[in-house]
Amino acid sequence: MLNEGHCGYVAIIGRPNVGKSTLLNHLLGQKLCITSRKPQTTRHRLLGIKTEGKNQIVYVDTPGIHQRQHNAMNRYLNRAATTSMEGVEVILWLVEALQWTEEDSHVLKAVSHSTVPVILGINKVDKLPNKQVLLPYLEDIASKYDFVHIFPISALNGQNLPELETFITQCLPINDFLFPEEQFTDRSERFLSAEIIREKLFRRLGAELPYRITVEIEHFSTHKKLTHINGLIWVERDSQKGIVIGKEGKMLKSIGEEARKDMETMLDCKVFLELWVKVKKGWCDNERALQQLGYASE
Ligand SMILES: Nc1nc2c(ncn2[C@@H]2O[C@H](COP(=O)(O)OP(=O)(O)OP(=O)(O)O)[C@@H](O)[C@H]2O)c(=O)[nH]1
Ligand SMILES: [Mg+2]
Repeated sequence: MLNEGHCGYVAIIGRPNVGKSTLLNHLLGQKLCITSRKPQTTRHRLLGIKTEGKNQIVYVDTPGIHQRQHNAMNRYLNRAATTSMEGVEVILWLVEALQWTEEDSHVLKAVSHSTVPVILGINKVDKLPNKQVLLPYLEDIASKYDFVHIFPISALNGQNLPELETFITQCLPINDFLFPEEQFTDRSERFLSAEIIREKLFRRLGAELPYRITVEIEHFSTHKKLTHINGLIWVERDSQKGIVIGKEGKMLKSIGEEARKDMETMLDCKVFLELWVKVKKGWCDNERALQQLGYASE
């Protein structure tokens, strides 16, 4: 029987740190994407699939589009973000209320190449003292592009998200489901486990170090309701290894504990997690090392 619901892809794009991943988690009603206060937290294109009744929205979370091009990782991130706009039915572009940066202008350029409808989400409105302060900003930003709609939203407290989602649904074509009803992402539990470890590293470690780190899952197996996970944390230099491990191993231990708890929630079973820190010199600026570590062009 033909499905008469709306189905399709929606790319969530924007500069780093505007709240793309937080928004996707809120829309899905569960934590799929990792988030942090630091820009460039998301490194991979990732699908979050929401099926409700006859409708299926396939959201695409993307790395923030930015201007730093100085190493292979930065170039990979921009490539992953901009190619995510291809083949989607709608683009949801996020900016932060009252903010307009050079990177937002850079996103505007990337969006201008697209032919699909663009919805603008003005995020973090919960930080505003009142709605009036947004009016001149709204007027200015509306003149920058022919948006199909503009929604002031809060990815954090959910303000205006039902209205946004209803509008997105109506923008999608009538189509059969693209994914099985019960599927909610295209990524494996193994991949998501590596992301959870990376999130804890991003949240716990200072300034630049998280950008020099990547995580690889060396072993992942489940036996009698217990999942064994071995994670490798790759850093660029020996001195960084010491910081990740911390005094008497305390930093690594607490990162492991936090990650394990999230993994147990995600997998709904007990997890035995072991973490090792290893050095791979200059991996961030080495195309081959990046590919080996899972940063392959999709
Ligand atoms: N006050 C407020 N903070 C928010 C909102 N949405 C996201 N944030 C915060 O903004 C920071 C960045 O959020 P992310 O979801 O990681 O941003 P992102 O756009 O995915 O960032 P990248 O993955 O680095 O491109 C986090 O500290 C979030 O808690 C919001 O609506 N209100
Ligand atoms: Mg993100």
